[in-house]
Amino acid sequence: MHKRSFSILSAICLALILFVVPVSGEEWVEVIDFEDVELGKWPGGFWVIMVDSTQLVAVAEDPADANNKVLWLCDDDINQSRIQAWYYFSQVAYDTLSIEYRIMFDREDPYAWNNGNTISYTGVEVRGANSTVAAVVGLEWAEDDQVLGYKEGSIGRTLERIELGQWYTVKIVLTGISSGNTNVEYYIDGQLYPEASGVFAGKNPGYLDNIRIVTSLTRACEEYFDDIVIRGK
Ligand SMILES: [Ca+2]
Ligand SMILES: [Ca+2]
Repeated sequence: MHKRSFSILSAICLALILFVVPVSGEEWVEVIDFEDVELGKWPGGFWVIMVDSTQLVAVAEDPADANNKVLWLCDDDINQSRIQAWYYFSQVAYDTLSIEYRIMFDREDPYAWNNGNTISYTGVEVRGANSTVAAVVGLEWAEDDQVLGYKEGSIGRTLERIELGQWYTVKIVLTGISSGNTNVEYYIDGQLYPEASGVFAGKNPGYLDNIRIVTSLTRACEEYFDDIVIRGK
């Protein structure tokens, strides 16, 4: 398996290179389905991927469909190391942003010592200016079950109990990004979770320009991603 390692510094350099002054404009759409990537390789374009020797990222066969390619993340480290796969949009989202993706968790080890710590989740962060975190959806919020949750301030809260080995479609919708009054909505398989609506994970970002697929620092896990659809304006 082909592996490469990026330093945090190189990631920061890319972020600086990609920095643009946000301007409100027409809606744009990006679809990432990994079908044009060779099996065993990393996706190209605006991806920055960071792994260590205990972790692996590659485009792989969908365990549920041999004719479909997906992004596979496998993290065997339970001692403060996580996979980070950052994707930078071709444009920034200045007013509205919708991030939709399919995700399947294949393995998640028992809780580590810092269960409840906000950096222990496996999932997706939406980020913007100065790396401000605008929304987080991840696994590992529950007492004793597999649960998809969202982040409210520094606390993880439950959206839905899920099964390992099953695909779920997650959608995160942010509106009013530039207004200083950003609203967030979370959907799983098309269902809106009203109790989570409006909850904003961080400070107001001003604009949003990347998503970060991450694994837990303190747990081993495996997850698959596909059909990432980004709509911004
Ligand atoms: Ca695919
Ligand atoms: Ca880990």
